[in-house]
Amino acid sequence: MEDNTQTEGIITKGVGGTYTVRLLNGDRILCQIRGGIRKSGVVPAVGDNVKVSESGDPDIPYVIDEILPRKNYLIRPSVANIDCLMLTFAVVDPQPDLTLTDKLLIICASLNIRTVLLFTKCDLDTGLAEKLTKIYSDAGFMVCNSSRENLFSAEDLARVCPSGIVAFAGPSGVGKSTICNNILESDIMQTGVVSDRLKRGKHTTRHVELFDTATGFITDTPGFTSLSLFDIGTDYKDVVFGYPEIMKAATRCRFDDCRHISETGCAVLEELESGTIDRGRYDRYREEYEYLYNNRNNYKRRIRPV
Ligand SMILES: Nc1nc2c(ncn2[C@@H]2O[C@H](COP(=O)(O)OP(=O)(O)OP(=O)(O)O)[C@@H](O)[C@H]2O)c(=O)[nH]1
Ligand SMILES: [Mg+2]
Ligand SMILES: [Zn+2]
Repeated sequence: MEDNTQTEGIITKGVGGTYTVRLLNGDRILCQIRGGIRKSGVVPAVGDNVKVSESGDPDIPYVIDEILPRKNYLIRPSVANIDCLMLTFAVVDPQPDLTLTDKLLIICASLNIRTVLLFTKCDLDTGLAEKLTKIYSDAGFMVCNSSRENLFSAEDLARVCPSGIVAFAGPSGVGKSTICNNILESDIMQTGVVSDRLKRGKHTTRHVELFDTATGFITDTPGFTSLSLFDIGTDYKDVVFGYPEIMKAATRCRFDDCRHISETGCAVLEELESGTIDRGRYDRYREEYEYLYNNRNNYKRRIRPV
């Protein structure tokens, strides 16, 4: 049956089963969700493109009839259709966990999500900021810096990702909300301090919401501390996707199925020796690869994000 009141929009917020949808004309409406969708097991996410129609309920006047196909979906934070993920890490306070950085790069590459690395608090250690920027830009990533005097801004965002949905993700306390406020030129996101004793953020941000910018949408996300690729079902063969420098060198390895661990004629090991490939990056590749390879038959559950 053709419903002529049906229209399309994008979910900008979801709280306790009620969703805010931004229509193409910019209006925001409150929606509930059609029972059939709930039964299908698909949980609507911020960033989902949806079809909506009137519900007849004055409290929640619209209903989501259909979730349109996603181009990608990230479980944590739960956001669909990301055009660019800003992986945000502080150079200090909190100390960067590069194992976590690399794991996120592996996930995003295997989900086909474009990522940009954003190192924050560069004012607190310019030397380390330069070092990390060099390691990751030499590896093939786009890297941006942000500091107290020169916070990542709307102009920077327009250069890095000129349209679509941009999500800021990374550990608690790195300054994601501070940057989102700077881009939106408001104090809409609450920010927190990093504890002196624990050197950790306070998990100030608790939910995900899309905000309009001149070029699209941004979303701040809650900080997180750890992540297991094993738990989310990442295949050991996908680890290399987070290492473009290894993939590039691998085209010159003698064997097509080279794992770059001890094989003869391995171009990756040669580049490691010559210093072209960063030792820390390689060690993290190897550790994650071997861990997932050795446990490849033990997957308890495989949540394979679409
Ligand atoms: N020195 C310095 N401090 C910063 C910078 N950016 C943010 N901060 C401080 O870092 C602290 C944490 O910032 P938030 O923006 O709340 O961090 P967050 O990443 O949103 O943290 P969660 O919401 O807990 O995930 C605040 O005290 C900010 O003022 C920066 O560039 N330099
Ligand atoms: Mg925050
Ligand atoms: Zn090799």
